Amino acid sequence: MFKTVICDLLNIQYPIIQGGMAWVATSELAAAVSNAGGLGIIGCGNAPVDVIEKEIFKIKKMTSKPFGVNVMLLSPYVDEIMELLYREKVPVITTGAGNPGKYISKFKEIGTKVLPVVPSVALAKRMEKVGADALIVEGTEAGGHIGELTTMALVPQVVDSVNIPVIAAGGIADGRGFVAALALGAKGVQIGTRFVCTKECIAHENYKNMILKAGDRDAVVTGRVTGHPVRSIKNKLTKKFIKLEKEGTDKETIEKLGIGTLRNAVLNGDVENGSVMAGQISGLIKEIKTCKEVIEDIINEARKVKESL
Ligand code: TUI
Repeated sequence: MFKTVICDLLNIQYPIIQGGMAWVATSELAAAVSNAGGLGIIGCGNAPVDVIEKEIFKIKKMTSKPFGVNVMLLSPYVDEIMELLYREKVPVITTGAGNPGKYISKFKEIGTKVLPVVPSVALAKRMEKVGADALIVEGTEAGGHIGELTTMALVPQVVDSVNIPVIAAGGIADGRGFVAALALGAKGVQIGTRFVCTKECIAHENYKNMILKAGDRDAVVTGRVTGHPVRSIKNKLTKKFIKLEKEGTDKETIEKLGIGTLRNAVLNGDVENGSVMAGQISGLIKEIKTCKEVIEDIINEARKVKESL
């Protein structure tokens, strides 16, 4: 049950992909997700190529299952990272925060599957045209850098506009969300925030606790003026951002204020001055589990939900 074209495309047991969260999605998390039957993803964020090379080396020792790497297209190291992924014949690439069109044809030569994250129908159609293997359609409920449309509205519109498989992302953390995504026409899900609150995730315990404590309205958006809006848990930093934005502070000053803040929260546990990126579904997450438990719980709940409909 729940075997879809995504399982065949990516050679995985369950159509569940882990979000490629910068600093959070290390080889440890990705290997645990892949070993549990999903697709684990190493997140590059703004990390230089030698850091990612080490992570790929490590994951190859920790799992024999397929894995992926998420390339954040605003990174200054994008070209070098793409070269590394080509050399290492990484099985799957997901991309975020931009258009990966110019890289796709080269990866086709070596069978690497490329799955761009898209926030709109227009970009979805463009990505299909340039050869994307599937699309990750991410609603504004997601954590980190986000688009405008909700998962509920965006996923079926993209499903009706393209002929490649769609993976739904944003606001999904349990079996109900998984079944809902399939009902919208998606063939799989990408899950980020739920995997932060796992034993294998290396994020600081303060970061995980911030998500466990969060309520339904605590994941707020800042940085709209910069053109790169970000969703993170309300804290001293988000309040500072919101105040400066209200005062009409310029884009450059606001952008500068964000540099290094995600790393500070994830690694140092400074969850007041750091950026605790997480999605709207944070309020649903109440305990730390293993990645295997997270995936098994989703599938078991999804079975029950499907039967009850
Ligand atoms: O990429 C993400 N989430 C991220 S990236 C990130 S690191 C970062 N930090 C601060 C500022 C910016 C990035 C933290 N979280 N999700 C996937 C995603 N991609 N969401 C939205 C998009 C997107 C937006 C515009 C994808 C393509 C796009 O296209 C623009 C174009 O070129 O047409």
